[in-house]
Amino acid sequence: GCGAGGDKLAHLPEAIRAKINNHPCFSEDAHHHYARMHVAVAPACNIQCHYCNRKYDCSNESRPGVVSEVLTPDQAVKKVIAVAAAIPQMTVLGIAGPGDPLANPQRTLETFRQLSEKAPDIKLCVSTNGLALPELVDEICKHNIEHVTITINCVDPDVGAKIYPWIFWNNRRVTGRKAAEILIAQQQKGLEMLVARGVLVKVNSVLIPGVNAEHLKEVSRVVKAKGAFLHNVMPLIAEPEHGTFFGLMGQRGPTNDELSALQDACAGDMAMMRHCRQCRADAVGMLGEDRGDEFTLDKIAEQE
Ligand code: CLF
Ligand code: SF4
Repeated sequence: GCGAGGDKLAHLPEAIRAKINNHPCFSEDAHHHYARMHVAVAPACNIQCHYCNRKYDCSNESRPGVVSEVLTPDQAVKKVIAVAAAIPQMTVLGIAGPGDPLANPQRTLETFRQLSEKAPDIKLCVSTNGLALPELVDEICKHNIEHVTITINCVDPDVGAKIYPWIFWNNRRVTGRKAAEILIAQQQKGLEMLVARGVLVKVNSVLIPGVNAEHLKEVSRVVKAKGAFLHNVMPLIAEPEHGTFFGLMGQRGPTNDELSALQDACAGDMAMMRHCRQCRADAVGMLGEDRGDEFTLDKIAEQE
């Protein structure tokens, strides 16, 4: 074979290997051979992270760069079909922003619904902050989504209060410790529900020096105990020029050494992802590669 699904995966049950052997994020081997694409159909968000700047893509999953062109579900489906025809290695379609995919349930689920009919061979993947996850788990399973990522930065509301100034919950804004408490409870409940339904869950955590660095070891233990498949600790990108609140407060991102030390510390507990490239919400191609410019809507229209 070409290496994907190779020795590193040999210990896993066949059913799980089949789910990850061509998913470039869930399998490190696969990322050398298979590509993913994102469609930016989800502009709104239901929480505020201190490290987010809404002018850029959701920094939970996505590198702050240039804001993505937001697509309607119909436009997104067109784009996926055009990319699939041009890039045969494209095996996974993810929805990861530019806001929170599950805070835009109609747009996100309509995109998945159409794709599961029109492009049944493409694996569907979604990432979320988890706030709206429990109420949408059944819908997610209906659309045959086998991979979900939840960004979990803390399991302790006192830590959470330093990361999330507010959440939007039951039609009102909730702030402080209470907000973090609700978010954490929803994330953990969503994780448990997905695991119970056989969905593979990856947990992303943003490493914020001095805020949750030590605490992420506890996060790793907790999510592993609940059945998360993979943990991806990502470095905070807090650049003042991006205008993030954290950046303006002088909060720095971790050094490479701090990041790998923490990944090593968590690795004792569960499989760690170390090849994440913090993709944009409209990324196209192999991880670390972005061919989005080749597939803008005007270019797709020209091909028709
Ligand atoms: Fe996209 Fe995320 Fe699915 Fe991958 S990205 S929704 S799991 S298909 Fe992958 Fe990109 Fe890292 Fe995300 S490298 S930012 S982990
Ligand atoms: Fe920003 Fe994403 Fe956090 Fe929402 S979940 S505030 S879009 S970083």
